[in-house]
Amino acid sequence: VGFSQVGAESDWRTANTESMKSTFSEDNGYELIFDDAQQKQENQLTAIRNFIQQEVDYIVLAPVTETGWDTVLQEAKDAGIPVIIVDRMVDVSDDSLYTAWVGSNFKLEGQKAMAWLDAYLEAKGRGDEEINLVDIQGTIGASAQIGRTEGFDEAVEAHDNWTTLAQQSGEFTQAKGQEVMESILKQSGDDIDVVYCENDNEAFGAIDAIKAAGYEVGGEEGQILVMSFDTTNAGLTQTLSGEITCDTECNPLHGPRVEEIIQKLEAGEDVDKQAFVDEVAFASDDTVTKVTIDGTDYDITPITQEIIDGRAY
Ligand code: GZL
Repeated sequence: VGFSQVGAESDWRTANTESMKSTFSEDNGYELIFDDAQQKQENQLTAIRNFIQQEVDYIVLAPVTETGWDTVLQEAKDAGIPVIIVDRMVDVSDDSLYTAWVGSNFKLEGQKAMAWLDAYLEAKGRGDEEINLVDIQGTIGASAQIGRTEGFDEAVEAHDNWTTLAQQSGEFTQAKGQEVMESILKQSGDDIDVVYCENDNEAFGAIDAIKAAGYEVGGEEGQILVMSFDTTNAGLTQTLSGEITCDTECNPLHGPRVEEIIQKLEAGEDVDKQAFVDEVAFASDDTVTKVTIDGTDYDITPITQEIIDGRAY
């Protein structure tokens, strides 16, 4: 199995890589050829061509961004090698260019987070207050960024008392998240009410920048409310401390899911073209414990140390 991984940009990515490596181990009967593309699409294209040359049985691709895959996926198809897409999505002209995709519903993640924010501010008596928001986006063009930004933008649109002060990519990394937050704070620090970080590592950087600029993070009026995605161990630890007020899960444990697809293909069985993983959300307190999106209820669980200790990542 040839696996082209985005990189090692975040705690989420590390957990995702670990899940794939522990699943596709020699003990489990696999030979995994792993490539870390360092968040560069050209490296992924090279890796896939190498996998084709090595005549792997399956190619697993975690695409850094959605576009630019048609040619190389056609080469894999011509070589008769099934391609499984994991995590982010590819935007191709012909979906026969990949066999299956398993990942998250990123727009739903954004909708859940913003529904929580709406209910949280309402519960705090701030439902009619002018709220200024900052969106530190993920890697531009990555499905996780596209979906989470859509969820953010649609919610801001729906509230005439909410304003987007700044929207800039933090590239899913802590360093870039801090750098972007620093520059936005310089421009409009006193006006910021909410910072929506599109992953935990950006949130870690943003929180450092906010504190260094002399502001407080937290859910009370006068503090900067920081939201995040990924619910990594470190992210949930900062949710428990109240520095992150809402952390929406994006589950990285795709190894077993990809293996199930491969085992079905080996057995000549049909596989779902797309499979979404179920995900939850956590908050620093119990102000809001449920949100409803398109008629479906989603729990928002107040985080505890026990929950953190019991989680796989
Ligand atoms: C989401 C994944 C994103 C994570 C980030 O499935 O693509 O990439 O949210 C990671 O932490 O870098």
